[in-house]
Amino acid sequence: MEFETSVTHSPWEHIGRAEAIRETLEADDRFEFMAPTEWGIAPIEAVHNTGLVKFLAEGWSLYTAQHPGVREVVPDVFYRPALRDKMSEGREPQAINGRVGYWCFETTTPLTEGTYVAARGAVDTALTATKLVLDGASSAYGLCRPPGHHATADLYGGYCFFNNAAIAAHHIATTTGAKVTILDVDYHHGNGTQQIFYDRDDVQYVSLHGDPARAYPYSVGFADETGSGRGLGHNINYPMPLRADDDTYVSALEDACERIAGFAPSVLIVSLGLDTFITDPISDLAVTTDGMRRSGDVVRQLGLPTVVLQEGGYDVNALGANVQAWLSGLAF
Ligand code: OKP
Ligand code: ZN
Repeated sequence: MEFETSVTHSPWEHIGRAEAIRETLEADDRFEFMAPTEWGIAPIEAVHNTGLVKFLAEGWSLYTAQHPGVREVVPDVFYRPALRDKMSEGREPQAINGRVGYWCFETTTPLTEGTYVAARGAVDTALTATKLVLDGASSAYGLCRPPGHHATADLYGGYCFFNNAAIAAHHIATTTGAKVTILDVDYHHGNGTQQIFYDRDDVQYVSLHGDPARAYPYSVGFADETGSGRGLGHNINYPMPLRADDDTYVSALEDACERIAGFAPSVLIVSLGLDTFITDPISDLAVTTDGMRRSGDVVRQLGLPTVVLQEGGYDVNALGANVQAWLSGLAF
């Protein structure tokens, strides 16, 4: 279940999404499939707080030992730094209920029995796709689930636990010394990715998303957030208006790609969300399937080795076709 807009409902983010994408791509012989390999915990801990990783690894067992029968763990008390205003810096609570609210920032991202293994698998998928590109493929797509772009260095939420794209980008930057751009086309701003690279000049973050004045995550993703310190100028946000159509969207994306070309990265990572789609149930842009193809084509013209990683997209009936269209524009 998902506790959202003050009601509970069945989750938008579910296994059927990944199955729909896989079925569509499997039926298209231009795509070749492979299983992910295992990358261990080190590339995750290079990006995320080790306390967050430890909590996600053990939180389910500890919580359900104290609360038998619980199927989904959601925080009931959030840690807000202002609670300790004028006092010493806060620390992680000892009680498991307190720990959940210390590492999680919202209510729509329950921790379940399989969460940790799935989140580790999504990272493995991202790093396996990354390796293909570092080894010379012009592009590779990682069907990551759960998604990653809302997870900050220290916090999980927004259906995201580990930031797959950020882990891949940091891995490329630190193992090859190359400059990397993350282009985030998910409907929602990738607040986690922005936070992780905000003060860095080796990874550029460029995002098109519903204006946070009306859209989740509400507090991050504004156009005046341009980076800090060495990272100044390397964070670029395009808040999009309500019901932006293909032409509006593609023209913003063309502008974004000019900024990417100006940064001159060696590798591009795309956080691919298809929730910009016109009938997406939780979003409000109006991009069509042809707009997805055109978007992939605009990115193809950058001529960069490209790792595409799955983020959101909730119109399950159209999701496979939209991924297929976007990747076709990029690669075929
Ligand atoms: C994940 B991804 C708005 C609640 C939003 C979370 C949305 C997470 C989207 N009332 N719930 O970026 O597609
Ligand atoms: Zn999204």
